[in-house]
Amino acid sequence: MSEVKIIGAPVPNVPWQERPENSKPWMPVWRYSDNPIIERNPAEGVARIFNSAVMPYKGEFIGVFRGEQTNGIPYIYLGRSKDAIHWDFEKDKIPFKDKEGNDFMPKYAYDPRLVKVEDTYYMIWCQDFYGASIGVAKTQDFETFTRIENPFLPFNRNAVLFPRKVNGKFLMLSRPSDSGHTPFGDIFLSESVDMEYWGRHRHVMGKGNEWWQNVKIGGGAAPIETSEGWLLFYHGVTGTCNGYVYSIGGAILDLEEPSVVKYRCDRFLLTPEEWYEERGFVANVTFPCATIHDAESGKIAIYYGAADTYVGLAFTKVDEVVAFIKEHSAVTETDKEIGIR
Ligand code: BMA
Repeated sequence: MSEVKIIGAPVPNVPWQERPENSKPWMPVWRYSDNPIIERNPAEGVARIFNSAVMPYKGEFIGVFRGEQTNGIPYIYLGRSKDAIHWDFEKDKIPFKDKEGNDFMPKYAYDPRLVKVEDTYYMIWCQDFYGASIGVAKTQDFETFTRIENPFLPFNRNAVLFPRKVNGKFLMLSRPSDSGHTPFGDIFLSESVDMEYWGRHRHVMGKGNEWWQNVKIGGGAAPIETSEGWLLFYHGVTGTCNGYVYSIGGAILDLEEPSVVKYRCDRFLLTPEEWYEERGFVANVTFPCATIHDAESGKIAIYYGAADTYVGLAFTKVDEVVAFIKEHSAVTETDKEIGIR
């Protein structure tokens, strides 16, 4: 077994369950036995919570949750938990303000990510900007949330911020797209000195040759810094006669030049198999948006949306998953390049 290290803080209370006896020994990721951790109708006026992001906060846990309201419109709700498994949600939507202190209420908001860089927590999500694009806000205390201007032109989805600056710059992955159920899409990297002006865009990786990710891909959880590079859990999509299937894939990006893909797993790490992944508002979706990980033990808890209806939890260890990705790596020429073109 390799000696891969997570570079980051210890999180001794990371949610965890050892690999169950009946799990397939050749799969590096296993599911929590009490999945889904968030069931239907989790709060008043909210029919489903899924595709959500959580992180450690003051010895406990906090999260931003995609709540599909009973009027069908998605919005973001704050949630808190002592164990990162049982969650209490705030009744009201997150109250954003703009820089001038005026209320800012997006028409809709979905697929939030939550990332701490230095002493600030950033939320990134998908919202309307004359079409689907990326919204950003920051907070220091989870009481006041200040909107930052839209980083990218429409259409764009799946923006994921890196948890630290690289060479002095904030880095964000995103997936430019179209206005609908995009039948294409690659992951790009953009950088910024101030979280407001973004540029130096680089291509990171395209949809894969493998069938499970041959339609489109999108960044998932914020990359985890490891001694082998940035460990990225992302989603890969394939098409069937009954619609798309979303699986979870894994890649390792270069630490200093993250547009270079060092390793990329040719097979999925997790794909819809359980009832809560195969059955729901949108069948056959596993959609990772966050991890909680412990640098001391190498334990990683992956939070993923299941069937656009539930939140699921899965586990792996950094050395196991990195060894698996390396063993089954298939990088293409465009993965290996810096991606300026
Ligand atoms: C994508 C996004 C996700 C969703 C997925 C499957 O386009 O909208 O929020 O989980 O489709 O429906």
